[in-house]
Amino acid sequence: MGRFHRHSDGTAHDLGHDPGPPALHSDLGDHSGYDDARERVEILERILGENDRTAEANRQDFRAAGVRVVNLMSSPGAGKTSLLRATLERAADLVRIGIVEGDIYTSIDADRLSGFGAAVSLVNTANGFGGECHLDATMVRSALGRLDLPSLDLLVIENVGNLVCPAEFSVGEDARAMVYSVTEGEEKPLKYPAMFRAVEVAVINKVDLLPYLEFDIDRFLGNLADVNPDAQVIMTSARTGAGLDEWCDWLTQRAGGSVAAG
Ligand SMILES: Nc1nc2c(ncn2[C@@H]2O[C@H](COP(=O)(O)OP(=O)(O)OP(=O)(O)O)[C@@H](O)[C@H]2O)c(=O)[nH]1
Ligand SMILES: [Mg+2]
Repeated sequence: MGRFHRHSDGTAHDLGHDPGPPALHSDLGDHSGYDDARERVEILERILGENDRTAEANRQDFRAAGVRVVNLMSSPGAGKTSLLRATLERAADLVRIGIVEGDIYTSIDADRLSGFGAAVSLVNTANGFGGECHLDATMVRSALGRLDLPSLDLLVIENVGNLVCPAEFSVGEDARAMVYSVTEGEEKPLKYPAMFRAVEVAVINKVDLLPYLEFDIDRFLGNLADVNPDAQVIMTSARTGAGLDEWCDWLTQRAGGSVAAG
């Protein structure tokens, strides 16, 4: 049996060996397509049930330790690590921040976030987790043993760069946020709505590049509002520091007032 990966439209992909979708029509008396589909649904429900149970165990551990947890997601390269680095530069000596760094390969981003006083725990999904394109609750749990949770106020999980799959897996977080780069175009909320719907804040990053782009910010914000009218929007540049006060204020609020922006 392969590893199944659920997508937000309800389909499941067997990542090990994908036999393709079951036949829509079968010969009389041949219900193998139906049975195959039903078996897939049962396996999928079991996997998602397991993820939810592990997410709940994570949540209980976070509560017991008194740590608030933010799941930070984005496309590859939108600026998650840059934003976190700038955040640590401003706030790490004032508050106790831990990071779970999720990447398929390498410790490059974990290394970029070290040396700022924050505990960083790396999960490479290629190392025992099949090279998955997202973090699930079990992967996050595997990183928790390397962190002293009670010594933290806030744990930020930098998810694997991917605009689809990370939004589908609860990891026991208190809040979900995304970083979106102005270089990604105006239409992505409509094309990838699951991610934009899943978050309570959308950080629009790289605003220092706006003068050089044809990015229509109003059209983008309209598209975002179409799929998630409740999303808070924060405009940032990890390069210039624009908007970082507002971002740190949001973290302050999500961490129960224990994070103070520098
Ligand atoms: N001009 C500009 N460049 C930025 C900004 N934020 C990040 N970058 C650049 O964008 C590139 C990707 O940034 P990262 O912080 O690695 O992005 P990421 O989301 O962590 O990427 P993955 O972890 O690979 O998904 C780097 O070259 C950064 O220097 C910004 O605000 N302005
Ligand atoms: Mg990164």
